[in-house]
Parts: sequence; structure tokens; C-alpha cells
Amino acid sequence: MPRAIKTPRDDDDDMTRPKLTYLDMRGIAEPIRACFRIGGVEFDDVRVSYEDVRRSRETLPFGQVPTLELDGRVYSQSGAILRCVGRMTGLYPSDEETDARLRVDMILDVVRDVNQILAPVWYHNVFPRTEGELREETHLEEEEIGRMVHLVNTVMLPPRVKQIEKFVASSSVEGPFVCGAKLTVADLSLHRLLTGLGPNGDYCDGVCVSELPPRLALLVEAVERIDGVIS
Ligand SMILES: N[C@@H](CCC(=O)N[C@@H](CS)C(=O)NCC(=O)O)C(=O)O
Repeated sequence: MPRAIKTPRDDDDDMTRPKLTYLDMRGIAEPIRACFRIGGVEFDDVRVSYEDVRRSRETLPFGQVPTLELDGRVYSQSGAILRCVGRMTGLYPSDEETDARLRVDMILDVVRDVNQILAPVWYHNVFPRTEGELREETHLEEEEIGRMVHLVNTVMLPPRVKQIEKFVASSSVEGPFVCGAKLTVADLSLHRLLTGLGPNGDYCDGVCVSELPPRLALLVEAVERIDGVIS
């Protein structure tokens, strides 16, 4: 049976301080960092280079970052980590809150879908790194990247953004967030994506959502009013 791990929410003097390891950028780890900050949970915010990732690949569960070290064990996958830290900090709905839980998971999954569309543009490659390396055979030239970015901006993203807008607006509980009045990890994840894809965004070179629809603009504003979101 998997052993229970100690977390900073447990009443235990020898609890370990969580260690989050990621590149020195906002990237896909920023919602996790924000979650720790908002929840007032102290953590080690370890920033590494691609070279460091390459060197320590064998010790990482899937050879990549982010990783979370808790109670001496190392975990990975940004979605799994975000859910875990969300549970520690009260920003992930409980088992009993079925509607809220599903809404949050749906948003986390749709953000992952968008990330998958962006991956070739990030890597200039059809595939992400394998064993720390990008394959020569599948390298994408500037001109191909340009065409992909154009398609992402004009064909792939606009309907997704519309769907997310409609979905967020469909909450049965009043309030600016995905689950109405209560902030969750889904809002942090959406905030990261949508601000990163804004006109001055740092999420993916050339990819831009020029204007957010009203409900999503409201969500972004509401998230930014929360202490700890912006580091
Ligand atoms: N599905 C993984 C993707 C992780 C990932 O792509 N990590 C990249 C940085 S954003 C990485 O570690 N790249 C270095 C490498 O693969 O060598 C997650 O969500 O955590």
C-alpha cells in the first residue's frame, strides 16, 4: 500500500519543507508557486537550468521538471503537483464537491491540451526532448514554425478560448472564478495561460490571444487581486 506522506498541513514537528524544482522562468510551474504563496506554505523554490535537468535526468521520475520533493520523495508532472499543493492549501475542491472538482479538473485538462498544441512551437520540433535531447530529424525550420504560429493564432486557439469563456460563465455559483466565488487551482492555471498569451506574454513566442472575452478578463482581474499571485 502506498505510504502516507507528511505535508506542511499535518500537525507534525518533523514535517519536511516542500521543495519545488523548475527552470528559472514562470513556465508551467508558476501556478504551483502561486498556490504555495497564497496558502502561506513555505517552500524551497529551486531554479535550475536545462543543463542541470539534463545532468540529473536519471533521478527525475520522467526525466523532466517541475518536480516536488516531499518527505524525501520526488514527484513530477505539473498537474499532479498542482492538485497536491492545491489540496495542501485548500485550493482544490474536496471529494464531496463533485461539481467544483470536475470543473477544476476540466480546466486543468484543457490547459494541458493547449500546452500540447504549443509544444512544437516551444521546442521548434515535432517532438519534445527525449532523453534530454531534441531530435535532429524532426527539427522544424523557422518558416514552418511561422506557419504553425499563424495557425495556432487564427484557427486553433480562438475557438478554444471561446469554449473556455462559455464554460467559465456556466458556473452555477456566482463569482468571478471557475467555481464561482472561491479561488481554486484552475483559476491559477488559467491566469498563467491567459496572461502568458497576452500581448506582452512570455508563454510561447509569437502565440497571442489579442483580446480576452469579458468573463475571462474578469477572472484574470480577480485572480490578480489575490495576495501572492504575482511574485
Ligand atoms: N507533462 C510534463 C511536462 C514537463 C516538461 O515538459 N518539462 C520541461 C520544462 S517545461 C523540461 O523538463 N524540459 C527539459 C528536458 O526535457 O530535458 C508536466 O506537465 O510536468
